[in-house]
Amino acid sequence: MSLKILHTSDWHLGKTFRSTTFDLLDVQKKILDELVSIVRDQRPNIVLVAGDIFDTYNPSFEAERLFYQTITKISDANSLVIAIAGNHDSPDKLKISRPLIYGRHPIIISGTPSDYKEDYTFENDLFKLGVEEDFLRLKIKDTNTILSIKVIPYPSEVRMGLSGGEFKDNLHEYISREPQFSCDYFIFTSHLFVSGATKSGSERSLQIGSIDSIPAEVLPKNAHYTALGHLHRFQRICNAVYSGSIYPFDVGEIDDKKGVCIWQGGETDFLHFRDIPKIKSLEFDSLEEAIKFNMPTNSDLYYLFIRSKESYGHEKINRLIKNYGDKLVGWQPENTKFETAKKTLDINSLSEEELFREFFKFKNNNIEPDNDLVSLFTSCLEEATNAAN
Ligand SMILES: [Mn+2]
Repeated sequence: MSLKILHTSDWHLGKTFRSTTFDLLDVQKKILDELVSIVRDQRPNIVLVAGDIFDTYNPSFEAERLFYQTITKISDANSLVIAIAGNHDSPDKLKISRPLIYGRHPIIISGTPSDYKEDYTFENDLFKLGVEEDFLRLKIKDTNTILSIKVIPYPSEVRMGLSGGEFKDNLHEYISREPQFSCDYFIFTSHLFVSGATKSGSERSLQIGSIDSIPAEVLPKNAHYTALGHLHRFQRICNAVYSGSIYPFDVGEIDDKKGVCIWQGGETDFLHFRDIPKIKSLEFDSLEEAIKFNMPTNSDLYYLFIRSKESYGHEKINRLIKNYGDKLVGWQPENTKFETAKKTLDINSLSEEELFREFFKFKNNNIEPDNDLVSLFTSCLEEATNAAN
C-alpha cells in the first residue's frame, strides 16, 4: 500500500521578458527535461501539476508543444498525470485536447472546478480511474491501493459560475468536503492563495471576485497531502504544500530554491533541479561600465542594476543588449524614469478591486462604493481580462 506523488506547479510556459532577447522557453525546456528524468528515476504513481501551466491565455505554439510533449513523456514513464488550470491558464483552451486524451491515456487536464466530473474514466494495467461524488477514485492495481483525489482548478467566481457571498460559501464548502467512500489515501490539489502564505513577487493577484484568499482551516482536514499552486516560493502552510515555480520569474526570487516535491509515506522531500541556469545580479555605476563588463564563459544569466541617474538613448541600450545577448534576463536603471516607475509600482501593488475603490472615492468625494457595484466591477473585469488575454 505504498504511494509516491510528485508535485510541481507554476511552469508559466510562454512567459516573455520585455526589452531583452532572453529566451525563457529554452531554459524551461531544460528544466522540464530534468523533471522528466526525475520522474523516470523516482517512479511516482502520480504527477500533479498544480496550475499556471502557461503564462497567458494564448501561449505560443512552442510553449503548448512543450507542455504536451512533457506530459506525454511523464505518462509514458507510467505515472498518472493530473494537471489543473491556474489563474494564468485559459480553462477552455486546456480542454481542447480532451477527445484525444480521455479514456486513452492516464492524463487528466482540468480547466474549471465544474468540468472534471465529465469523462475521467480510464483503465490500463496500472490504474483504474473513475469519479465518485466530487472526487476522482483511483485504484493502483499492483499494490491494490485506493485513493480519493479532489481536483480544483483555479476557482474564481466566473469559473465557478457563482458570485458574492454565494460564491464564498460554496467555495469554502466545496474545498473542505471530505470523501464519503473508503480509501487508503485522500489527496487534494488546487490553485489558490492560502491566507498567511508568502508571495515572492511574480505572482499576479488572484483577487478577481469577492475574495482573494482561503483561510487555511477551510482546507480539508483529513487530506494526506495537499498540493497547491500559485505561490512561486516553495513553502508549507499548515498541512498544505506549495511546490513553487520551476524557475525564478522575478529578480527577488533568484536566490529561492527551485525543484519538485516528492511525497511518500507521510513525508515531503524537496528535490532541487541541478541543471537550472543561475541568475546573477550585478551592480554597475554606469551603463558604460555594464557594457564593458567581460562576462565569464559559463552558463550563468545576468540581471543588472545600474546605479546612475542619467537617461540613456536607444543606441547605448542596444549596445548593452548586444553585449549580454541571450544571457541578459533584465536590467534596471536608477535614473529619473525609474523613480517615476517606482511611484507607478505603488499603484500596481493595489489589487484591481482596491484600485476601483480608490478611483470611485476620488471621483465621489471620498465616498466608498457599495458592495453590489464592486461585485459588478469585478465580474466585468474578469470577463474583460479573459477576453483580452
Ligand atoms: Mn503562477
